[in-house]
Amino acid sequence: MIICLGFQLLTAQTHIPSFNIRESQSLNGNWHYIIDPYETGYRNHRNWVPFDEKDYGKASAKPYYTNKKTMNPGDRVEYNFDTAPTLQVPGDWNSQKDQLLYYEGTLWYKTDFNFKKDEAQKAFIHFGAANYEADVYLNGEKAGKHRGGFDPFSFEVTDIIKDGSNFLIVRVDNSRQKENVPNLTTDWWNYGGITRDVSIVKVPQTFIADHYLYLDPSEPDMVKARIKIEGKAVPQEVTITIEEAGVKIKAVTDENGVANFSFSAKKLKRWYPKRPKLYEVTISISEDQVTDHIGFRTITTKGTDILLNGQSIFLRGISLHEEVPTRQARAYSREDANLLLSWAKELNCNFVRLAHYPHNVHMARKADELGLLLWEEIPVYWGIDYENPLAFDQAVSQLKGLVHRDKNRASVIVWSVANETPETPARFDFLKKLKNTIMEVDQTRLISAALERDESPEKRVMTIPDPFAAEVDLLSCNEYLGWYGSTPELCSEVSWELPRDKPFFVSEFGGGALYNYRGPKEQRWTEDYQEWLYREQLKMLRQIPTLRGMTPWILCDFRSPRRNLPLIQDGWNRKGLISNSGYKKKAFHVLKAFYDEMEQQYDYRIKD
Ligand code: GCB
Repeated sequence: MIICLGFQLLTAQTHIPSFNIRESQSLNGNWHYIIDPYETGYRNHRNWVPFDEKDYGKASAKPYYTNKKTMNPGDRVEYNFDTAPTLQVPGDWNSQKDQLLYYEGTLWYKTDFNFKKDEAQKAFIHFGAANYEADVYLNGEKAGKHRGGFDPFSFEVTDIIKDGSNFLIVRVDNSRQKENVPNLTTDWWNYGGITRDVSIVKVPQTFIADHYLYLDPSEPDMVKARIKIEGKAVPQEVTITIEEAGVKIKAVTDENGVANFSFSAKKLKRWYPKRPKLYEVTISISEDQVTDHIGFRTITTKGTDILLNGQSIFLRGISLHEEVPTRQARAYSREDANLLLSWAKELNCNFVRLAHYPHNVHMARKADELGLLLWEEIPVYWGIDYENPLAFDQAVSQLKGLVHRDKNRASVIVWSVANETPETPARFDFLKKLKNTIMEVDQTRLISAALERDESPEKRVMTIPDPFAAEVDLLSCNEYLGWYGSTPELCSEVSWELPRDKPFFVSEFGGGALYNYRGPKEQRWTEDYQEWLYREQLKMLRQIPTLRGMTPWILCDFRSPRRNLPLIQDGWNRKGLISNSGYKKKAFHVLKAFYDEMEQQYDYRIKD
């Protein structure tokens, strides 16, 4: 079992990727809630006692808010979950109730459910994510605590779950903290709540806890696989079956429950964006079986080229937030993933940057099916407290959660460890350790970080002087020429000096426009200005010989409390190519035309 001993995680927490593909009992629905800005639910003290972190997360720390009912008319109980209003889970709380739009703090949730207990099985409670800190109590007992707003977590509840009726109480706190990742400032909405699916998963006493199948880039004709089983019955035999390709192969685990496989990939068709072939892969042991749908491809770099299955590609990308503009809410469902990724397809993208944190599990699965390549990242964003080990623990825990969850997705080709992080020695060490964490689990993808560019004002030469540039496979930077500190003419006056041994990638550029606001191109916030900016940017970028892709900022307008210009922004970052009502702006078509051209220029052959 991979036990994450992250920041003050006093209860064992597991990353079990197969929880997303197992049959499970969904706990989604309408849950009662109590808003609790003063933390009354934790400590019903008159004298506020600041949280003592030592017992705060302990299994023994019992909340005041539990499931108390008023039994007699004379009883005094000053809360009642059962008569409290409800919120939809999954879902952020901000978009569901007007009074919660800007709320940052603690909120308690409660739901009741029935469960059929099977003594021969273990039970886990699984959360797709909750932002940011979650304390989970099942039937009044602490199941566990998790910090991190976008990564999955699970707790074993075999001993506390009951046959028949159960009640589940979850405290969620989305207040921003200096040591958190991200910390105090972000350019996105701090949506709070249980934002992703919640379920109970039953597994046999000995079960398949992890599986990882991939093509080894140094031996691309071989599939490598690593399967991990948990429980007492180890060592034991594990079978991998890919019926469609006539693969049935067995191996025995070591005493830690790990089985390694290596078999020929000759009979497997490769996964390409143009032909996103997925195979049904079944893994079985005597008591357990899981089935996943997996694509096989390699991604490497050679000099300035990015090679997909050995052929050079150009990443025709777009950045996106996990937000459905039309619902003005966090995205969480398969339908939401389909909507966002279909817009990217309309733009003729083959690549999407899932900014700035791990998105929900449906995104990578849908991208696997649609043939979109992905950049995934963690919220090491702007001013993280790099010298604080607690911040590092939280970053690493989120990174592991993401990599464990999505390592079987063919669509994911880039892991990014940071976005626009000002350079210091402490930050370099922090990022380097994150890179090493990935390498321990996965050495088959490109590592990157959205770095910052620098400019020599006299010569107008753009460079990326960041020492972390030497550590990445894909040299990426955000640049806002034409928007921050300049107007778009500048693009034709600058040149770029870049290393000649790495593919160069522009992870952000863009400018704001209010949909349907028209005027002369020099007028800020008009669609005409944004269109002009895109034309000038593309003219500049196409001159850079090492450029192998881009993800302009951003597919859709998104909510941000930093963006307060009345009548234009009104709480929205307007850099979207699609408005918050789902309408395409003029620049959308400029980018699409460029991508149509790039598609021709970097066409590849499907070689099975
Ligand atoms: C950036 C950030 C992104 C912001 C964007 C902007 O560099 O990475 O999160 O939203 O700029 O709009 O300024």
